[in-house]
Amino acid sequence: MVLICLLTLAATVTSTIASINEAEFAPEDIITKDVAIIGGGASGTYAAVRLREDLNTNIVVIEEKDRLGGHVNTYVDPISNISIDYGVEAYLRYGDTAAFFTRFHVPITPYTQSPQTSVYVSTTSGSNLTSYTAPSLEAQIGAIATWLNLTEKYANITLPGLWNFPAGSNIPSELLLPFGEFAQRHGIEAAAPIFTVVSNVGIGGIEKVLTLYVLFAFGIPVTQEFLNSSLFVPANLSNSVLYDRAYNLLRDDVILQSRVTIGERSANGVKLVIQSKNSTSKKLIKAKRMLFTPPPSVRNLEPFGLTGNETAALSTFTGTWSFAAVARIPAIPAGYSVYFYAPDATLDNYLGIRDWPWTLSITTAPKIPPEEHLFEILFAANYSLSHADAKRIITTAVQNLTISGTFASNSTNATIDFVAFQDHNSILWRQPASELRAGIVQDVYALQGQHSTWYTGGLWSEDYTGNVWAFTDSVLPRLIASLHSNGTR
Ligand SMILES: Cc1cc2nc3c(=O)[nH]c(=O)nc-3n(C[C@H](O)[C@H](O)[C@H](O)COP(=O)(O)OP(=O)(O)OC[C@H]3O[C@@H](n4cnc5c(N)ncnc54)[C@H](O)[C@@H]3O)c2cc1C
Ligand SMILES: *[C@@H]1O[C@H](CO)[C@@H](O)[C@H](O)[C@H]1NC(C)=O
Ligand SMILES: *[C@@H]1O[C@H](CO)[C@@H](O)[C@H](O)[C@H]1NC(C)=O
Ligand SMILES: *[C@@H]1O[C@H](CO)[C@@H](O)[C@H](O)[C@H]1NC(C)=O
Ligand SMILES: *[C@@H]1O[C@H](CO)[C@@H](O)[C@H](O)[C@H]1NC(C)=O
Ligand SMILES: *[C@@H]1O[C@H](CO)[C@@H](O)[C@H](O)[C@H]1NC(C)=O
Ligand SMILES: *[C@@H]1O[C@H](CO)[C@@H](O)[C@H](O)[C@H]1NC(C)=O
Ligand SMILES: *[C@@H]1O[C@H](CO)[C@@H](O)[C@H](O)[C@H]1NC(C)=O
Ligand SMILES: *[C@@H]1O[C@H](CO)[C@@H](O)[C@H](O)[C@H]1NC(C)=O
Ligand SMILES: *[C@@H]1O[C@H](CO)[C@@H](O)[C@H](O)[C@H]1NC(C)=O
Ligand SMILES: *[C@@H]1O[C@H](CO)[C@@H](O)[C@H](O)[C@H]1NC(C)=O
Ligand SMILES: *[C@@H]1O[C@H](CO)[C@@H](O)[C@H](O)[C@H]1NC(C)=O
Ligand SMILES: CC(=O)N[C@H]1CO[C@H](CO)[C@@H](O)[C@@H]1O
Repeated sequence: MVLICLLTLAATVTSTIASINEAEFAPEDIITKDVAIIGGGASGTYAAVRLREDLNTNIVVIEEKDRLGGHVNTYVDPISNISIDYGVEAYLRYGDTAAFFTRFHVPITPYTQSPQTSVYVSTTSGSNLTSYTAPSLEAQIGAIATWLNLTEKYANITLPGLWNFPAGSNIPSELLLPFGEFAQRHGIEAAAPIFTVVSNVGIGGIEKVLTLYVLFAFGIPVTQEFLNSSLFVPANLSNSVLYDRAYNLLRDDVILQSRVTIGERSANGVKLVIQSKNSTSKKLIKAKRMLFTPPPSVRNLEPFGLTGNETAALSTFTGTWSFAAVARIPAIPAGYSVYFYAPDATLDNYLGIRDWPWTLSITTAPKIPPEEHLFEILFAANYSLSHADAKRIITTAVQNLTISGTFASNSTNATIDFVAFQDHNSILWRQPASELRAGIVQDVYALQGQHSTWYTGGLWSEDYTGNVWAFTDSVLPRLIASLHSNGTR
């Protein structure tokens, strides 16, 4: 595809607000591109490779961290030299996911979980939840298979995103039921534990979450691939290797450790002032289009001067606070996975496991020598909290494990030493049914392309790498068509 008409657009970029003064930038600090991609995580990296390498479009990526990869987090244990992927763990084959690994010569192999003994303890005390027994594997698989039977028919309104999602009374009414009611009606309560472990859905109580939002979290592709075991991981390599290789390819067009401080957008293009951590001088990016990939919260978009309509649509999302960490915990023997469940969780109430404002799992890091006591931690809350707050709760939870003697003979050393800690705070669709019927999905999707701004990322599709890449592939042709359409959108 050759975008000859783009050249004619370059000179016509105008700004609506006059706060960026181009004359203040040295010529070498002005970068002119077709597309400025904000964020170099799963979707931003994928979009950059596709646009530059396959779609003949020049790009620049602005990423605030010192690496590409986003939620992919790899910790290399200095003692054993073994990598622990404590963020993204495994991949769906959905769409062309596997091909993207092949493209970067990253060999893949089927994902297998390391065998661990699961222990379910109470969020209030850290002691074994004696009234809870996990559903049998058969019960879980049966429930998930039924979930697939019930939801497969919604592929055309949810995949690869919500472009065709209906409004008003055309929204299937069962999707607007609270999941607790839906699950009881169809006898699939036993799916709740696996839904929460895999997708982290339902912090504060999964029963209250609309079935539609559980489908966004545990959708058709992940359900199918879970049932037929087609998930994969890079063979003998960490998950970061893919992004390291993508960075090597893209490096001349990637600006790391940088943020947009001022963004001016019009129908004809964007101007972005970039401030880098490692430089006092600012850069100016002039691009015909912007592709915004971080969570599109009003806060994240603040530098871009949102319009009233943009603010109205984007302020309807709900925050979620989640943290992934690696820690040394002498009190827990290797080989265990510890799940902190709400006291509501009982033998006949799988749906109650998340009736608590926070959730925590501590699982043995695979392949690491057992005497190292290294664990992967996932912690999430339904309220805003800092890294220090999160660490405090996790630390108290581990102390509670030792105080209550859950692992009797190993309970003397109650310390927890965090060796890696990342937040994955984001926003979620949690708008009530009335707002869905009133057309909030359409209002949000109508923002695509406005003011030269396109969006991709976890909020726009189901939040797995494969889904996010497939959704990105549905945005890019629209973005490119808009480049040809003389900036009229
Ligand atoms: C703990 C955890 C485990 C997961 N496990 C899996 C899994 O096993 N398999 C799977 O398929 N999916 C998994 N996911 C989901 C997967 O991580 C997401 O689907 C995917 O990362 C979404 O891609 P994204 O581009 O939207 O976001 P991200 O990958 O988070 O990328 C966003 C990027 O934008 C950058 N950024 C943010 N704000 C700015 C800014 N203002 N300026 C510049 N840059 C900015 C961030 O630093 C980041 O690099 C997991 C998620 C979490 C949190
Ligand atoms: C650690 O492992 C990597 C590959 O996984 C290897 O390249 C490197 O040499 C190893 N380092 C040490 C100190 O063993
Ligand atoms: C799913 O539906 C198919 C036919 O539509 C049926 O054969 C199968 O038994 C159903 N499975 C479950 C778990 O309900
Ligand atoms: C989705 O498919 C169903 C049939 O399974 C059909 O009734 C519905 O109109 C389709 N919706 C869209 C948006 O294509
Ligand atoms: C968080 O979860 C708790 C426990 O389920 C619940 O009482 C509370 O209302 C939730 N808060 C929010 C903001 O959803
Ligand atoms: C798993 O199921 C999906 C969807 O039906 C299919 O595309 C995929 O090929 C299957 N994979 C395997 C390994 O059977
Ligand atoms: C990964 O390593 C194992 C054992 O070290 C080896 O048998 C296997 O062939 C390797 N796989 C790939 C794809 O490199
Ligand atoms: C800052 O360093 C990163 C590498 O970490 C590099 O990509 C970026 O271009 C640098 N920025 C400036 C302004 O030098
Ligand atoms: C803002 O939203 C209103 C109501 O949905 C709509 O009528 C109007 O055209 C929108 N304005 C812009 C600039 O998109
Ligand atoms: C630890 O136990 C105490 C006493 O039972 C309880 O009040 C507290 O909420 C628990 N905290 C955590 C984080 O588990
Ligand atoms: C708690 O449960 C685990 C796993 O079933 C078991 O090994 C441990 O002995 C139990 N602890 C107590 C104090 O009962
Ligand atoms: C407890 O374990 C930590 C390692 O996580 C170690 O540094 C510390 O010395 C231990 N304390 C005791 C009293 O054994
Ligand atoms: C109850 C239990 O798991 N005890 C373990 C304590 O730690 C030692 C050494 O790591 C193990 O051998 C025990 O099995």
